[in-house]
Amino acid sequence: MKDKRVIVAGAGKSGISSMGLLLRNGASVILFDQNEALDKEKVLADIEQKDRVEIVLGSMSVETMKTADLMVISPGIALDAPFVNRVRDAGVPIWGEIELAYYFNRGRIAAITGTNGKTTTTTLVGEIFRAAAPDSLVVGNIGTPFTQFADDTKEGQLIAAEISSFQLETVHEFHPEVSAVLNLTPDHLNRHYTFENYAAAKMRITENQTQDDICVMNYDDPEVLRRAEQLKNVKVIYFSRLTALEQGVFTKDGEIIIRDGEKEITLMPVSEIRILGTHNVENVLAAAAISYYMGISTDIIRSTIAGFMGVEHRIEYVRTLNGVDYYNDSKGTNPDAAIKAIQAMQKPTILIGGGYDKKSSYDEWIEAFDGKVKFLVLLGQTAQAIADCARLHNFTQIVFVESLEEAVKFSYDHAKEGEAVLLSPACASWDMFKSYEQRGELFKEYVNQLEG
Ligand code: UMA
Repeated sequence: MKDKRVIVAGAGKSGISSMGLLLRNGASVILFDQNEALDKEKVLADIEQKDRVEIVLGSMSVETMKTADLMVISPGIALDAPFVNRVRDAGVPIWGEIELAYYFNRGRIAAITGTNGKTTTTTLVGEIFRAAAPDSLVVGNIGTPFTQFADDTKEGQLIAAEISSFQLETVHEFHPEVSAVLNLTPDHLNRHYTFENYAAAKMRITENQTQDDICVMNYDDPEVLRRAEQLKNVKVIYFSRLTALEQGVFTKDGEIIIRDGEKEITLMPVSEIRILGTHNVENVLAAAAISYYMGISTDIIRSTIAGFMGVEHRIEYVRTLNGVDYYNDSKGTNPDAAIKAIQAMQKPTILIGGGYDKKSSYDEWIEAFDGKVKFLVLLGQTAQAIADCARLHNFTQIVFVESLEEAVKFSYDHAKEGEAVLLSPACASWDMFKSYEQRGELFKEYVNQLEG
């Protein structure tokens, strides 16, 4: 990249990190962002090589575009944005942030995609890698751009990468040693337009793989299975929660089994998995398969899975007080995610929900209550809409509160020994909080302040 002139589109996490990598490696950067209100000084605050950066905000002239050798685009920018078309027309190659990272990478990549479970699976794979080799990395859509570390990676270093459909749209050479597609259900259709396009973007994770590589696919998901069966270039290894496979990783009689050629390994009892819900059994099977085919010992895989408590804010166990279990699922920011959380509950549950209005439909969520919800405690913008929907489904144990603290207090007062309290809002947090993280932190704080 030395002496190359590169447009970096988007001055968010990916863009700033890409710019840093490019500057460290001798390129000059035109940092472009369509948000005219960005504070240029703040953007450059931590950048040493400011003399090699030009910041362009709002719009970029075709003359400027033509001076570039390459454009590195952030995942949040749609590829059919008019300025992207102009850059393309100017003959400038377009790479995604992941492609740029891959260009510099020397490590061994396990790349994980899918609609749900990516973060949990990537985190678990990362923990397994770290138990095997402390210098392992966890990067990607999970929140740490790959470009932050790519040029510092070493031969053989283990890398767990969560990769989104947005990131996969702009790969060219990106070639993981092990890839995984966890599941496919419609998402991000405002960007990809059709489910077919979205699924095709996800499947690009296998695009450059060869028969020497492994692609881990969910046998139980018909949309994944159908596409996996068409893959010719790469060796497919399935995982299944429902079927004992001839080859692959699956559950049978309460055990997790790995069948690899003639070998059959009983990894561990399913009951030792500490993260709740059948969807998490799938995430664990995928993580076990990915790690096994990255060459990690089964002892390390087993002990890391047994110690894995999950990802913060996802059905996260907080504490047990007076025989009542408290769980934080603040990351349950849409009905689909909240369905997984309530399905995971094994006890009568006081459910705290409601939040920012994304105009979701709550019917399926309410139907998933399945007699388990003792009270539905509602707050935020969507409280009334959820209550109306619940009543339509003949669920009437509804309580309105003004604050999260009040919700916790109500739950504490009404939960009995052997029951659970679950914050799983099915809505984003932005009506009352800065982020789902803040909402989850506050919930935990209030719960930890309760006295037995
Ligand atoms: N921008 C434009 N034009 C546009 C869109 C954005 O100029 O049309 C500018 C914005 O003004 C802003 C910058 O681009 O300054 C933001 O770039 P970005 O949206 O790509 O965000 P990053 O901060 O770089 O974060 C991205 C991922 N965001 C998206 O894919 C939308 C993060 O995933 C990821 O953690 C991060 O890179 C590090 O790899 C977030 C996400 O929501 C968590 N991902 C989606 C998901 O998980 O469902 C895919």
